[in-house]
Amino acid sequence: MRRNGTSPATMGSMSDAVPPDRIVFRTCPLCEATCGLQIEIEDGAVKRIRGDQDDVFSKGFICPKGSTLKQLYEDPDRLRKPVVRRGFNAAGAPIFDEVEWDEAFAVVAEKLAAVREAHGNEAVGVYLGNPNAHNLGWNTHSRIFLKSIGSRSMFSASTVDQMPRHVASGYLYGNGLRMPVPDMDRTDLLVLLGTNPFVSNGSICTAPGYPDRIEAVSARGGRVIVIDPARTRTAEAADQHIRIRPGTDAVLLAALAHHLIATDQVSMGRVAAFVDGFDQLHAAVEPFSPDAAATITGIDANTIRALADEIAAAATAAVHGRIGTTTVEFGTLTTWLIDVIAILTGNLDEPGGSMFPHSAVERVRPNRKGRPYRVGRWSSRVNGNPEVQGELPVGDLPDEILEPGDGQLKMMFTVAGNPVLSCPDGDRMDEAFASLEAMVSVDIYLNETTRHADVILPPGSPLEKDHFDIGFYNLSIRNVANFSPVVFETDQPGEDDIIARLSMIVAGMGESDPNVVHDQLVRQILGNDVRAEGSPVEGRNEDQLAAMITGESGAERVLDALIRTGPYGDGFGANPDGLSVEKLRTNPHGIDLGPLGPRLPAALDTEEKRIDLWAGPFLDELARLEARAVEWAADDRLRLIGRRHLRSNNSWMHNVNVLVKGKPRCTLQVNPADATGLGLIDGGRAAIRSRVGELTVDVEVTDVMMPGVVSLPHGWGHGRSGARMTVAAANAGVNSNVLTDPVALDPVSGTSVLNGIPVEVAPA
Ligand SMILES: Nc1nc2c(c(=O)[nH]1)N[C@H]1C(S)=C(S)[C@@H](COP(=O)(O)OP(=O)(O)OC[C@H]3O[C@@H](n4cnc5c(=O)[nH]c(N)nc54)[C@H](O)[C@@H]3O)O[C@H]1N2
Ligand SMILES: Nc1nc2c(c(=O)[nH]1)N[C@H]1C(S)=C(S)[C@@H](COP(=O)(O)OP(=O)(O)OC[C@H]3O[C@@H](n4cnc5c(=O)[nH]c(N)nc54)[C@H](O)[C@@H]3O)O[C@H]1N2
Ligand code: SF4
Ligand SMILES: [Mo]
Repeated sequence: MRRNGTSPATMGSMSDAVPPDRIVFRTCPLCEATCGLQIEIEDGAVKRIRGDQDDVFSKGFICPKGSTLKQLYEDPDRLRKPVVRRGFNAAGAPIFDEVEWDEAFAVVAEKLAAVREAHGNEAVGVYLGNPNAHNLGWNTHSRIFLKSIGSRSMFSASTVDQMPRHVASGYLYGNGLRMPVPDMDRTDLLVLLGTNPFVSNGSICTAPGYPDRIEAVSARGGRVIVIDPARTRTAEAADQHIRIRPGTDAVLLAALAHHLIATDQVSMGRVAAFVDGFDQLHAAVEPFSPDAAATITGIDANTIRALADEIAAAATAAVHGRIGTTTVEFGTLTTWLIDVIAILTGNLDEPGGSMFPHSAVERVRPNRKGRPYRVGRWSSRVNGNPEVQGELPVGDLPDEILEPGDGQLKMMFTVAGNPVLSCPDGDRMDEAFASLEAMVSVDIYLNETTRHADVILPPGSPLEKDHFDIGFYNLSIRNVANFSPVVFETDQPGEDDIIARLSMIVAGMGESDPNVVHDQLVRQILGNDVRAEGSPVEGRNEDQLAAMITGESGAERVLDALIRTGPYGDGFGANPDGLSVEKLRTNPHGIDLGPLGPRLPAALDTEEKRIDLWAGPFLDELARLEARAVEWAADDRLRLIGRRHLRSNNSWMHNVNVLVKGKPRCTLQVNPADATGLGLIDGGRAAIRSRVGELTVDVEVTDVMMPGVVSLPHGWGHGRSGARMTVAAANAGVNSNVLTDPVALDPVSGTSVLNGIPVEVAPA
């Protein structure tokens, strides 16, 4: 099994001869791939981390980040105790004191009370970052926290990421969390748009060893096609790479649909029985002929036709899009069109196509009518952007904090997020956080964002927390369950305890024992399930079930309740061979629950259990796209896109020396033809300017980049005063999001445009 850029820390050494004191297995929580790790412990320290060869899913695959759980655990900059800001030094940098947990929570309570008293409840907002999705305690406990805050000012990294996927799913399947994944292990044709899994290891597609799985498609006689402005590592490994102008994937996909219909290649198969709206779709894609699309996308019309023909002809085809298709102006339409192509070619909900996972924590309920999917139940105060999935666009956050008026945000909670680096208009975001009356962060570092907090509450590092990927087993190409117990004990609480205590403060409960909340959550799940028709524990005695719950942490107990009442659960004895956390503990390499199976129409939550292609804003969006495409064709400005690096993870792993050492990576990639035209040289400096910001960066001239397109990675721009990330500060880079325009968003989902930003570049 390949090691994806194996790092020195994972390679054998002479000390192999001495057996470690103990070997533990756990799932890596750093990205969506859920790789199994084998961790050797000696003298109370991590000796070595390797891929777990026996992991039922990852089978030994690991990337260089996986082994750095050791460095994260040992990082002296990682916060071990809460800190409270006491003031500022002469240079304006915040001064933090370490305090005990009770004191820290007391300061939170006091700050919250003061803000609520002066400005009311609606002055309190929340920003949730990406690592929450990977965190068991957050997943089990967030509901109670968010409910007790009761704020309409909810922001998260979703609106700089996958929100279009939720909204497209909401309209198509009646459930924003019902997302199809490419069944790549069985497909004959894998088409990837705007994703670079050789580097990211995949997204909305949990598939450890993604690179190997891609190569396996070709090896078994299938084909892989990558559509990306950049010749990425994934594009290089594919059978075909098609370059596309940033932001124009919706035009390409509409043209694919147009051609499939025009050439009578539509063959929906089983789903035809519950799909409506084909005629409306037909009319709406009529203007998008391959010839018309060629001018907009930069892709030859014959290539577009051949791509459609190939998808139609393939026995099975899986089309999948990620960041390059969601963080663009037509992100939701693009995502919707990806599923439409699957529907038109009979690949939705079929093996080898796009399928729906069935995770061990899903609720078991009888097949019933759903409810209409709704967005816009409220809007952002300043810019009037609609709520989606209970959230407002994070691009609106600076205005919501900085613009005076009724409902202005005066206090923020940030949990596992670094919006100063990861969200639009970075400098204004920074200014906004600095202006707050109060701020509380749950974070492991004092960084560019949390330096503005009054209190930082630091949970332990991944090795000090139990783990189960509640979120990602919902997005997984096989159904899998794998629980990881704590590796090292710590007196730092996990997210479950921290969120429980925060919830009690916010709810004014006058209680500080987190077990109160843990028990309440367990009781809620069991109570709902004993009362729910069709649940495996319907009609059972809640108290008896509660007494059977096991677990060393609050999160583990809640998880036990979810799993035992889930589709594979032991039903507290009803299905003795079924799953419980205890059973997962005795299977440290995980339990494989098999390949994905068809789930529709039963898993549809739409009103009539049908998929309505006319539902939602998509037909109107196609009309808007047609008009916008005319403007694009006449606009030859340079476009900025992003990129990721295998040894990086958004903004927060730059404090790990083994990952950041080597050649600086925060460079502006420019195609040689553009470099010549602009007078840029490799290794020189360039000034890059957008509507909202300007930066000076190192230039890397490379034909990896498409002409007319430049690329800069995000998550850099460290070294701000008051942050405590020594290694990151020494490898600061620049914050690409200073260039991101907060006004530019996909209006359907509120997702920021991070790719295809118009820029001007000149030698600096
Ligand atoms: N220009 C541009 N910008 C982008 C993107 C892009 O492609 N281009 N990508 C976007 C995407 S996809 C995302 S998801 C966002 C990410 O946006 P964010 O989630 O806001 O940013 P991260 O850099 O992931 O910051 C994670 C934070 O969590 C903390 N943390 C790490 N582990 C833990 C933990 O176990 N517990 C707690 N409590 N805290 C922890 C870190 O210290 C850090 O402060 O960035 C987005 N920004
Ligand atoms: N090593 C590493 N792994 C990560 C992360 C990380 O920061 N580093 N972040 C994690 C997170 S939070 C996420 S969400 C995932 C993201 O996972 P991916 O979506 O695979 O992430 P990227 O590598 O940013 O790939 C996006 C691709 O889209 C291309 N692109 C840009 N604009 C367009 C366009 O308009 N059309 C098309 N077709 N392509 C375009 C870019 O060139 C790039 O190759 O990765 C996760 N994994
Ligand atoms: S690919 Fe993702 S899950 Fe696997 S080791 Fe790397 S960071 Fe961890
Ligand atoms: Mo993300």
